[in-house]
Amino acid sequence: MAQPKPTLLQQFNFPLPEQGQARLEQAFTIIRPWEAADADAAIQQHRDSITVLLSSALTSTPAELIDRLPNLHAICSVGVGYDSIDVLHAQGKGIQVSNTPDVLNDCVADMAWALILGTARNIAPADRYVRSNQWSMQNMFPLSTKVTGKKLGIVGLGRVGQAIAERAAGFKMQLRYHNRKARVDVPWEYAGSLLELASWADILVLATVGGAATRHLVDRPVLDALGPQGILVNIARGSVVDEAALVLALQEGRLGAAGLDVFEAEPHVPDALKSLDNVLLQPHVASATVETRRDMFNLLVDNAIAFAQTGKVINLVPPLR
Ligand code: 8YV
Repeated sequence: MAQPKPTLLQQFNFPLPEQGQARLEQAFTIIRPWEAADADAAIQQHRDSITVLLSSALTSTPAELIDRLPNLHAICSVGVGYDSIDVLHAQGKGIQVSNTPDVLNDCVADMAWALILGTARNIAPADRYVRSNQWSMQNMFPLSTKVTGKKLGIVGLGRVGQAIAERAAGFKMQLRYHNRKARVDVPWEYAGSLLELASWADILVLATVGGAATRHLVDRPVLDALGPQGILVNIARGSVVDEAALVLALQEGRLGAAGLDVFEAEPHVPDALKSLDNVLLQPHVASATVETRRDMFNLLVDNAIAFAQTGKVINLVPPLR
């Protein structure tokens, strides 16, 4: 007698690649609460049978939801970041949590460099200048800032941070990084304090994890250390930066410029940031390429199916405690 398919709760409603969706349908009975008139009632109705939950780096999976599912054994998330999921609570209940690391390193690192170059060279304001017919021989666009040969500081030299660092070679940049602790397997110099790194760097790139441990890691003293010529780039999480302090530093000229793909209250972006020409804004799209999202969703599906078949996910998030 064929085993009944395990039940999976798909929390987010963004589309999976067809092939991935078909593989999931084959392996699981899928609950899509957003399709029900009452999403909560739909979850309640299936609460005892749900063993796997699909989440994402941008989908909140709090302890409250985890506790409503007595037979939940795995949370599979699309994205490398998992600060939107109460992983500590899940792990405390013996629930495996998986993410989709590595497949997005290149695209996120490429976005970091797009923000470095785009911010330093004023790409967006210059584009607007041309489109608004301001360009004339009498009215040349103001000079921008050279990138090659500058000092690059990376905060969070993990997989994405390392991909960013490797790309710096082409720009003949001096590079130092700050982490919780120094790495022994990289050629770059470790900076023991973030403040010291910020005061040394011309350009500071944030590639740390999100969550409580790094909340407002970049505050007024760090922004002031980076200084009026300094450039801040964030492809990590908005929570890593004290956004109100960032706005003030930019408005008061205590920080030179910023290139931002993430914000504290996405998708809300403060008007004060939108009104500044020395800020380049992106809508959290660092990993948003056709190739990388395909790979991220396929890895998500691989993790869920591996759990269904073996009881073990592939990309297990390490114990947080
Ligand atoms: C998101 C991200 O996953 O991977 C992460 O941590 O923030 C992004 O790649 C993506 O925006 C969709 O979930």
